[in-house]
Amino acid sequence: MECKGVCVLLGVLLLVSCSLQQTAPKKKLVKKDTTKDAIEVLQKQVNDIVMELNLLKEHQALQTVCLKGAKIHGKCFLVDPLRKRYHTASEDCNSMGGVLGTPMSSDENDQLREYISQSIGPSEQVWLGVNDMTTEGKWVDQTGGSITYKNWDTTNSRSPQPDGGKSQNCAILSVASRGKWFDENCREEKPSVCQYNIEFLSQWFSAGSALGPVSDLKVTAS
Ligand SMILES: [Ca+2]
Repeated sequence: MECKGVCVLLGVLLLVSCSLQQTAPKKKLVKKDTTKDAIEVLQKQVNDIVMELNLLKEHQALQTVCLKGAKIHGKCFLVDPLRKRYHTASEDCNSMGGVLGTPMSSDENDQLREYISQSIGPSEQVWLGVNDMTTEGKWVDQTGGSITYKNWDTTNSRSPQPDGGKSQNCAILSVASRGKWFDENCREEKPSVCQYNIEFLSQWFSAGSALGPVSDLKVTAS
């Protein structure tokens, strides 16, 4: 009887020992997975913070543009008084994160005219982001899409604008002509107006950041 009891006890001990050996590596694997998950979560949070920081910087830069220029209908317009060819003006504007200005309504056009007049004078003409370089007569904006609003000068009924054919493929806004548009040779050198869209940023900020304050950041690694 005693021997049987000892044998049973040994058997139980053996089973426990085996089960411990089996569970030990599994535990390690679980811990490794948890650490890996935590690192991934942390990495994502860091990426989100970097993205948020970049948006904040962009927003700040935009505020500066708006302070220097004019905020009209969810856009910031900034006049570049330096005389440049259309392409140079467009590239310089793009390099600052904007596109050449394209008014979308008569109200926007009027406000833009007023701003340009106050910034660089009442007799200036500036490049707009409107051209028919690709297809003669098909005037497009900086995205290549057809323009829905246009403000060509048609006071001269014999030769209403645009009247330059293939030799004039870029549009200017004339402050002196009450903000009316004229087609012009793209190689002429003129001041320009750059526009920055702020709508998506305002929406983003009014909706609130996807992240809470940095102090709320919880690291779940243990
Ligand atoms: Ca043309």
